[in-house]
Amino acid sequence: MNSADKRAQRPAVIRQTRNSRSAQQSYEGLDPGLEKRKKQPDLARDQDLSQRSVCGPASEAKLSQASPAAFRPTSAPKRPSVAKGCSGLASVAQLMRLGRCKNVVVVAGAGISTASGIPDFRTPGTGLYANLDAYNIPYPEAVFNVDYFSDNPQPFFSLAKALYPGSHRPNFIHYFIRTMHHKGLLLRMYTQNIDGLEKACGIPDDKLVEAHGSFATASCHLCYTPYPPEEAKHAIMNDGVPTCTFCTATVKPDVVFFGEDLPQKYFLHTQDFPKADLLIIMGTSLQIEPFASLVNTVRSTVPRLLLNRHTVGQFERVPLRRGDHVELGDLENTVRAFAEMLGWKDEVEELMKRQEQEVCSS
Ligand code: CNA
Repeated sequence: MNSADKRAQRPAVIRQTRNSRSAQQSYEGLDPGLEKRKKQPDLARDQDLSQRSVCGPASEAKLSQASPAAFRPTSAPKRPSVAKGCSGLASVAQLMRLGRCKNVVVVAGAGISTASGIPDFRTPGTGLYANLDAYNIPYPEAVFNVDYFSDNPQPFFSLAKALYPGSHRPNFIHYFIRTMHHKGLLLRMYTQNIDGLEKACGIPDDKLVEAHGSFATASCHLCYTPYPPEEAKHAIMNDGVPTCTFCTATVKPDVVFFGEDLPQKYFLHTQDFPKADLLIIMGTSLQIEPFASLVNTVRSTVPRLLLNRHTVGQFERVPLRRGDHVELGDLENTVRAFAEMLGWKDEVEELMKRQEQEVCSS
C-alpha cells in the first residue's frame, strides 16, 4: 500500500484543543438533561447535590483560583465551596467492593505521571506550557503543531529528549491500574500520555489505548513511511534530525500532533464506553478533543469518578450528574487512599517493589 492510500484509510478524527465555547456546545449536545438541570431552583439543586459528591483538600478555597479562566466554560455556574455527601472515593470503593464494577474504564492524562517527575502541560508554574521559553516558540501548542514542526522540528525534538521513555519510572498510580487489571476489573485504559509508563508498569497492550500515540514507533511526518524507532531516538537524542528514506522529509515519533489522526485503536471506545460500569478519570484537564468528550459517552447510570487537583470539564458544573463523584487533591495520595479503601494497598506496593527491583537489577 502506498502512503497516499494509507492516509486515505486513516479515520478523519483529529486531535484538537478544546475551547470553552466548543466545550459547552459539546456538553449541551451530548447531555439533553443539562438545560433542565440548569433551570432547577436552588433548593432542588441542593437536594440533588446530596446524591453526588465533591471532596478533598482542594475542594474549598483552591477551587476559585486553580483552573485558569481561559480553560473554564465561561457560562458554567461555579461549584459551591462546601461539599455535601462526602466522600466520592468511599462511595465508589464501596461499589467496587460489592462487585458492582467489573468493566472499569480508566481515562488518564499527564497528571498521573507528575509523580514520576514528568511535568504536565497546564499546571501553572511547573507545567510545560509555563516553561517553554527555552524552546523559542510563538505559542505553547506550536510544539505539537505539525505545520510548525514541518518548518522547525527543533522545539519538539528538544521536548522529546525529555519525554522519551527510559529516564522515568511508573509510580503507584500506574501500578494501581495494573492491579485493577490483575483483578480482572479493567475493561480498558485510555491514556493521552506519551511517556510509555503504562506499558513500563506492565499494563498489557490489549488493555491499553495510547490515544495520542507514543514514541514506540516513528514515521515520516509527510508520507508516513515507517522509520526504525531506535534510529529516530538515537538521532533525536544526539541533536540530529532523522529524515525519511523515501521522501527526505523529517521523521517524527508517532506522537499525535494537533491536526493529525488518532490511532485506529482509539475507536475501541465505541465498544468499550457503552459496556463500562465505572469510569475513572485521572489527572487530565479534559482540554484536548476528541479525547475529552469520551467521558460523556458512558451510559447515564454509570458512576464517574474524577481524581484530579481541581475540577475539570463537566465536573465543574452544578449540579453534578447523578452518579458523578469528584475527589480533589494530589493524585498519588488520592490513589493511595483509594487502594487502602479497596484493601489493595499492600498488593500494589508489593507489585511495584518487585517490578522496580527487577528493572534495577537487569
Ligand atoms: P494537562 O492539560 O496538563 O492536565 C493535567 C491535569 O492533571 C491538570 O488538570 C492538573 O491539575 C492535573 N494534575 C497534574 N499533576 C497532578 C497531581 N500530582 N495530582 C492531581 N492532579 C494533577 O494534561 P492532559 O493530559 O489533560 O492534556 C493532554 C495532553 C498532555 C496530551 O496530549 C499529552 O500528550 C500531553 N502530555 C503528556 C505528558 C506525558 O506523557 N506524561 C506530559 C505532558 C503533556
